[in-house]
Amino acid sequence: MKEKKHPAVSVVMGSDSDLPVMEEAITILNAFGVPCEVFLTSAHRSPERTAAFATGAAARGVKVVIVGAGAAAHLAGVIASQTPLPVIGVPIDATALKGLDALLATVQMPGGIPVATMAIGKPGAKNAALFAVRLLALADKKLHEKLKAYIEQMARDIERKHENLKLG
Ligand code: RP5
Repeated sequence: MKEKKHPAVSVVMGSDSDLPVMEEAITILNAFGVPCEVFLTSAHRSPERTAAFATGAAARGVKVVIVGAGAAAHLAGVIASQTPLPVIGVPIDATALKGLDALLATVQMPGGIPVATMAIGKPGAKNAALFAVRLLALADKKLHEKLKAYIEQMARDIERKHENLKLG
């Protein structure tokens, strides 16, 4: 487990090959000062390790779990089936199907076990972290203020980009 003290968010991934995508989530969490841990486990290659993680996460004080996986991506759903914590899934482009396989495997959960599924790849990883920040900000005034500032900055960036448009 790669972690800071008392991680509020677990960033889980199915393979070390998922790290370049999931780093987008870690970068956002760090920028917001949200303590996170990174955990590598596989629904298929290490099912017992996955179950031990999922069943223990809430008791360790984790509040939100972000899960990135590619191919037949069952990791987010398997974790969601074994914890009451909110689970956010990030489908990863790891096969010839370019992430569509992982998207469908992650999003098509049976009723009863929700996985909040984001877009495929880096935008999904970034949004997973921002969604986790939004959840945590519900009970954290300082984080809420940071989130508001982030959203306002995005709007200012669009205005600046509009001003800088060079039309032919
Ligand atoms: C999934 O299989 C992982 O999440 C990864 O996206 C994909 C390929 O894994 P590697 O073969 O690169 O380890 O379980």
